[in-house]
Amino acid sequence: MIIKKIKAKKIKNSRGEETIKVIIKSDIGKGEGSTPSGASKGVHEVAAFPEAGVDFCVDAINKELKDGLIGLEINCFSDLKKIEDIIDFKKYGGNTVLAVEYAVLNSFDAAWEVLDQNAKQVPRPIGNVIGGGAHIKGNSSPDFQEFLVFSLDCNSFSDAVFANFKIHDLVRKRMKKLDENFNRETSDEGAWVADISNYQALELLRGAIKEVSKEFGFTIHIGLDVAASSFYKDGKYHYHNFSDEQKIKVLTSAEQIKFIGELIEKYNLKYVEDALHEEDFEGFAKLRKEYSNNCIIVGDDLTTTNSTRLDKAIKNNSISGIIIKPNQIGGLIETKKVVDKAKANKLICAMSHRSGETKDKILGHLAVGFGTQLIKTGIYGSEREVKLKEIKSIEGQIKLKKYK
Ligand code: 2PG
Ligand code: MG
Repeated sequence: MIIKKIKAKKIKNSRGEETIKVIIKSDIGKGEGSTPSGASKGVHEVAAFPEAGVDFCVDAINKELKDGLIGLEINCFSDLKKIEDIIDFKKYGGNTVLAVEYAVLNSFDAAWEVLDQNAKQVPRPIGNVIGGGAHIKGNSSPDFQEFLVFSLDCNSFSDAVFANFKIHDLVRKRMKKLDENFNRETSDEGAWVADISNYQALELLRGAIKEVSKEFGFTIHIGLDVAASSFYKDGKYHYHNFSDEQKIKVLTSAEQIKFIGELIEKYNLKYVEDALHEEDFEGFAKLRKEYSNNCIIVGDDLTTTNSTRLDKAIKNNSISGIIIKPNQIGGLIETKKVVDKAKANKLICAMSHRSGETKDKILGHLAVGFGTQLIKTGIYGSEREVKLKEIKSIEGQIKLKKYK
């Protein structure tokens, strides 16, 4: 494809924050791209936008960068480098570069094929059922940011999405018993928000996955995004909704590792993200070595889709899985390098949304085209569902291809 026209404008993401949308016209049609933002950001992430703000980036695309971008020919993944050579993410922020890359990829009928025409499988969806931490207002909800569900042995992506949705719905129906003021409020990512403790949330999920697993005939697991950096202060973990008996509790690092280890065992957790704060590579390693028991120990704020931090995590044996968020590092070329390195080191990769999302569907194509085993993109809400729907369609395209 050859870029013929390009225009940027300012839009709002699902949290109401300003972000950029890029619209491209090319010889193969029209493509749009828009980029999300996080609430619990890792300190090592690149800036989504520069100090000068979204307007500065929109103007830059519409004025000084436009001439360089028009005429670019992009036919394969490595051609995206041409865009990254023109838009300096240090000056314009990761979200500006990515919005252009997404618009280019979305111009193709099947972006996943541009990324990898031999892709043979779609990822498994991991979805957020109950929210807490930095994704909700106030602090009467759980301390852990995300209570997740997923299946590895489901028959198809569609079945897994449907099962996740059923659990989400079942938990809503049961929430009222635990919190009489529950009124269907949701977190930034469409997970339920209620005045319950970490333990109550886990118990609720345990009941729901049991029922829905039985109904669907495959195993569903519980996962957690602890997002521990958000309640780590002065060397300790500060809980405000620890358990029903004891709301306030402060844990040392050693106690936090042991506590998460106990939860892994008690609730048969198979996925735990950011169980410790973002600089504690050794703590992650200890959790992995002594308590993981087949649970994927995942880095997000720890690794920030950054190759150097991934090297450190590999060297320390800190993780067995990694979150991949393109706007943590600022461009797709570097994102893919991180995925490839993680896979070469046998880590499970989870392509991930951000809590402030847009309706861009590209994440599904990135997950399939980069071959990540999981995609974390919520269960409920139009910004999340558009990505799930896209993967269902890709799953159909891949099946059709097999018969050709
Ligand atoms: C996370 C993400 C997405 P945020 O911590 O994994 O779920 O949240 O986008 O706020 O960083
Ligand atoms: Mg996270």
